[in-house]
Amino acid sequence: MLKLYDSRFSGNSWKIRILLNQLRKPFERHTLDLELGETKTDEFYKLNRFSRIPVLQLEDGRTIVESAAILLYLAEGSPLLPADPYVRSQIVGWMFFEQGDLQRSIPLARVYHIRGLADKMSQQIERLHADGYMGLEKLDRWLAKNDWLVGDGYTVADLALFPYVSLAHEGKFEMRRFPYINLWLDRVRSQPGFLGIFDQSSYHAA
Ligand SMILES: N[C@@H](CCC(=O)N[C@@H](CS)C(=O)NCC(=O)O)C(=O)O
Repeated sequence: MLKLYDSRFSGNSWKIRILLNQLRKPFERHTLDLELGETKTDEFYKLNRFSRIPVLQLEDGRTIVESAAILLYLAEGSPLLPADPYVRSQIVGWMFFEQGDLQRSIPLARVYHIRGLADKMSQQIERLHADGYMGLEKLDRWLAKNDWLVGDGYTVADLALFPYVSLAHEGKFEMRRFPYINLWLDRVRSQPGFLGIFDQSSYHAA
């Protein structure tokens, strides 16, 4: 059975759990505690050369690291990742945008807030906000004219961007500024098989 190494609060891991649920794939969940340094052990390094979650371990023991790579692997052959090379290039383009333009600012501002470090890190948070808003503005502009990131329906690109954009308010990003993003977040939430960050998948075996 597939094994997913994740953590409770991780948006990158949440992406994978939503997809596994939507694809109805059974998996074992191994939830690590990041604050205890459980990703920094020699044993975990053998699973992920970057020492972080999420990690998907296949039945034969091989692992896939990086949330975008895991999403692409799992979605292969499903309607969430169409076969057409141009469509796939658009999906991968959004995944790069997520990693390059949103992935540092939103998660870090959120971590500082939820770990009670907001006062101490206020200058860093200000810079993270400035950076994150640039990405969110680009996303909102696209969604003003498009219901979905690629084509006419939900794809793995929407799933790659959804978790951290939906969690940005926890890092005190002012999300009322982005009406089209908010409509899109609701569209993603209404997809069959969607799971909240603390919901348990029906396909979660352990
Ligand atoms: N680019 C990676 C980022 C993964 C990542 O930042 N993981 C965080 C949790 S969401 C983590 O493991 N942090 C602990 C650490 O880096 O020590 C991905 O998309 O999977």
